[in-house]
Amino acid sequence: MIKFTILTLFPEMFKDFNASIIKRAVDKNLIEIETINIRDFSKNKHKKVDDTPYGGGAGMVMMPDVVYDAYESVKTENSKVIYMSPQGKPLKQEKVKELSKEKHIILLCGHYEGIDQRVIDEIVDEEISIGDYVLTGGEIPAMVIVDTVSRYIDGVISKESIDEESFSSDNLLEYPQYTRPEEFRGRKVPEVLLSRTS
Ligand code: 4G1
Repeated sequence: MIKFTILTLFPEMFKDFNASIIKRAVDKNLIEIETINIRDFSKNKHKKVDDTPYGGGAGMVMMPDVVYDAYESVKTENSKVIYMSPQGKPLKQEKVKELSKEKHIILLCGHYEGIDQRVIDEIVDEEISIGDYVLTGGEIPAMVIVDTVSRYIDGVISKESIDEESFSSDNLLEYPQYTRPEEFRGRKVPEVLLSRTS
């Protein structure tokens, strides 16, 4: 049983996890997904969670104390804290496999211009990025971690699917796939495949 705790300002974004393969994995108690609203830890009467950056610049920065209190409310001895950030190490399948051996993964999602560096230095074990482009927040990257890591949890997908993928681990793109019908808009399935439908 692996548990994911997502620290986010937008817990509603994770509602649609209640679909497809990930929902089945949750229902079968193979994985657990918990979302924590960082805003609930604001001590401010207006539930403020961000402030202007020291040194100037556009936008807002998430305040360290609010993020820390959210973290403190969920951390255990077994927690690994991952900050989803464009400055992080690019996510690779090898890292996914490694993370699937953890007991508790806390995913910290930033918003605005990011999070005060001091709380990142204080609590984060690993900084991971899903690519070089601008996003509005770390939630989609956090979903990528939950999805990719969950595939490695026993019972979430068929053993064959994992084996087939590791078979081509240095060639993740495999080859083109076809299903019925044999001919679609004049395009035929390659002859060599027609006798091999399993
Ligand atoms: C500088 C992309 C900033 C973005 C340079 C991939 C992007 C988290 C990711 C940004 C984010 C570039 C990711 C940018 C991400 C804090 C709040 C940072 C959202 C934030 C190329 C906005 N993989 N981006 N800044 O997108 O969280 O994980």
